[in-house]
Amino acid sequence: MKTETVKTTPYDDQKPGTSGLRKKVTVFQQPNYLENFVQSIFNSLDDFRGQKLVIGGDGRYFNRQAIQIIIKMAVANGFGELIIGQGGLLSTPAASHIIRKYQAFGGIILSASHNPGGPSEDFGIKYNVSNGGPAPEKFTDALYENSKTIAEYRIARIDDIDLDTVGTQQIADIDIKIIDPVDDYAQLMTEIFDFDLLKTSISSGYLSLCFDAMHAITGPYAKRILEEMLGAEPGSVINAEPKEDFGGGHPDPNMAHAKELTKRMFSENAPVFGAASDGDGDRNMIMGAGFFVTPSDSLAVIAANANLIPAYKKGLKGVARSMPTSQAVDRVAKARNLPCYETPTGWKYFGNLLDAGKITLCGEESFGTGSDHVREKDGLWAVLFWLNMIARKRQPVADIVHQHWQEFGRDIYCRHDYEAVDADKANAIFDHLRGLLADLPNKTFKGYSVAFADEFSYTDPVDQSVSHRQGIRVGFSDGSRIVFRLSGTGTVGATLRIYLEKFEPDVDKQDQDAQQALADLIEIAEQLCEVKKRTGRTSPDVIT
Ligand code: VG1
Ligand code: CO
Repeated sequence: MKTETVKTTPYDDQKPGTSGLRKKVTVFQQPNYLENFVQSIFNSLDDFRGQKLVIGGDGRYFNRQAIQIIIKMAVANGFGELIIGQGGLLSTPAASHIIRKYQAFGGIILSASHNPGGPSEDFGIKYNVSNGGPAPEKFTDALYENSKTIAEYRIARIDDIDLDTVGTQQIADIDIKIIDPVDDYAQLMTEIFDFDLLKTSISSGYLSLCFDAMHAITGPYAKRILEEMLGAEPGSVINAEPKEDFGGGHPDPNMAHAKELTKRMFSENAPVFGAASDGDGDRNMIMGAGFFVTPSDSLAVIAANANLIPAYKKGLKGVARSMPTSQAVDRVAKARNLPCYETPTGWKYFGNLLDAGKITLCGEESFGTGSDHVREKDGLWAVLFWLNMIARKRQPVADIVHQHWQEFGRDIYCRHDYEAVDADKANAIFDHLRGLLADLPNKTFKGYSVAFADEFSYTDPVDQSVSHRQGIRVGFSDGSRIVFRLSGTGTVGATLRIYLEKFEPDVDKQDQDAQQALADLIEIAEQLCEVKKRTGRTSPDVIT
């Protein structure tokens, strides 16, 4: 085998964001762009000679080409074994599981998650460490530093690998294993949930369902698990065939983008349960007949009912949520006497808490929920959790959530996104907000009195590492909150996210429309950040 050291020059824009490096495909197609980033990953790792590396992606445009390059570079850099999903496919949670199960040194996951795919759309790459989770900030910082000075990369001059045949190929003394992408993950799910109960609930006709794979990675996973293993009617999984451009849509599981599912769930013949996942299979949207469950509520309901699921019936160690996620899960934690942590946005911040056994469940408002079974959020896991819960409770989704609100109160919640905002204007908005913070406490807006206002910093309770500038929070004396953050996954300009929440303990007032209930807070948010005034926008691009 011939390996070559190729001279290169650095790019200055390879700083990973909330979840790896995400750019337009055309950016990744620049000469040596991908190679530089991959070599920077390898240069930032401690000795991995002879170790295993997992490789897989969500199947979007450029996935196959990128994997061939990564294989050749991993071989030249000295890995001992490569484990690759057939067809170059692995969902993010499956990749996390495979890293853990086969004790790999780490994994490279190719995905831009919920961002659209195709020749003029987005691509992404991230590195996960040996616990199966996204690399921590200190690693991505080192990687970025490396990418700014990189002068050469190593690559093997070998033929392309056959990615489509399951089995082991050998290059020199390196094993290249092509594995079925679904097998290990499906097996793990059987160890967590009550598959027998699910099968009877489905075959008896009680549990009807519709799962929208949005032409993304979860198609094959959902077909196998929901239809083949659990016996859901053929066709229960819609848009099941993964496509390089996700059929032209945004593979983002919310009511704005999962239109077909949403229509079905609000139709007369709606099934009992509906769900969707995203491009790489780590997000989930949960619906019932005529009902949408906010991700923040889903996390709280899951935490409150974990005892119904075989893997969690012994109890939870604790729970965690990202800072902008509503405080619904905090109420469950308080009532059940569980530790509850508030982390910055992004799954990497849950890793230490999970590894240290401080938490069992965690989640984010952005349709992400997960547990200590892997170190990524996990879309199908959340779907199975809800199905198992419904099968045990024998109640419609809407009733389960209403009952939860009766017991704990409702945290009325929504998020407004302003996309592709001019970056300078977005930064000016944050400078302006920072300037307001000191004077906000005790001021009153529309009857809401500010209790605190700050820029969120997080100190990891396990390794004491500190992450600054993780979003601006304005908290009011009645527990309501407004949070402002800039997205770290967008690829065009800046995306401003405004998160709004209000607590409603009164059962008679809980069934309100979120936009109406939050109308005053929405106005206060504009008064504070002036996004409409400064950009001329009249409304958010996406409301979730
Ligand atoms: C978004 C979400 C965040 C999530 C991240 C990765 O990040 O808000 O909660 O962890 O995407 O999810 P940002 O920085 O754009 O707000 V995924 O499914 O895109 O890997
Ligand atoms: Co995702």
